[in-house]
Amino acid sequence: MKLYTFFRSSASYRVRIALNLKELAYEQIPIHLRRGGGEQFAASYKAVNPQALVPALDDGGQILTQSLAIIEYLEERYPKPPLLPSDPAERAQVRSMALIIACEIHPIQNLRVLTHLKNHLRQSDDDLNLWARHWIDLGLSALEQIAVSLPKRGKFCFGDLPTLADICLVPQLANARRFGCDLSAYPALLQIKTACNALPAFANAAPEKQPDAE
Ligand SMILES: N[C@@H](CCC(=O)N[C@@H](CS)C(=O)NCC(=O)O)C(=O)O
Repeated sequence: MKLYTFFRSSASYRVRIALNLKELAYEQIPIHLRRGGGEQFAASYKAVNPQALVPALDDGGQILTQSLAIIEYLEERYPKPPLLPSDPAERAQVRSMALIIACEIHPIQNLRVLTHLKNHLRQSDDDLNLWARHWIDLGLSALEQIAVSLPKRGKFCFGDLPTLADICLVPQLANARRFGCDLSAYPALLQIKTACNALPAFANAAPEKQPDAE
C-alpha cells in the first residue's frame, strides 16, 4: 500500500494510526503542502486526488481519498482489530464523535480555508489563529462533555479499546496545540490522548516521527 501523506496533516495522521493499528505495511509518498506553493496542486498529484488534499491511499492500484472513507475501507477489508464497536448504536456513537472532528472542526481550520482568509479576505495571522481556536474550542468542548457523560466511559473515547473516535481525536489535539488552544480545559480528552499515545500505533504515527518531518 502507498499513502500520500504530509507529516503535519491531521487527516493523514488519522490514516497512519489506522494502518498501524491494523498492522498493515505501507510506503509513504510525502506531499509537501507548503513547498513551492503546495505540492498538492501539482498535476501529477491532482491525477491521484482531484481535490488536491492529502491523504490518498493506493491499495494495489485502487486509489482512495477522504480519510474517513479510507479508514472505513480498511475496517471492511482488514477487520482485525476492529476500529468500531459491533453494536449499531455504539458504532453510531463512535462515528458521531469522529464526525464532530472530521466535519465540524477540521474543515474550518484547514490550510486552504486559512489561506483564503489571509490572501483574499485580508485577515492577519493573529486573526487566523483566533478563527482556528474558536472552531476547535467549540468542537472540543462538546467532545469533552460527551466523553465524560458516556455510559461506556473507559480509557479511550469509547470504552477500553481504541476506535475511530480516538483516531480522529489525537491528531485534532495536535492541531489544537499548534494553534495555541488551552488544552487544560479538556482533562478527559487529555487523559484519552495519553492512553492512545502509550500505544505504538499512535506514537509511531505522530508528525515528528514521520520521514518527511521538518
Ligand atoms: N476531509 C478530508 C480532509 C483532507 C484535508 O483537508 N487535508 C489537508 C491536510 S490535513 C490538506 O491536504 N490541505 C491542503 C490544502 O488545504 O491546500 C479528509 O478527511 O481526508
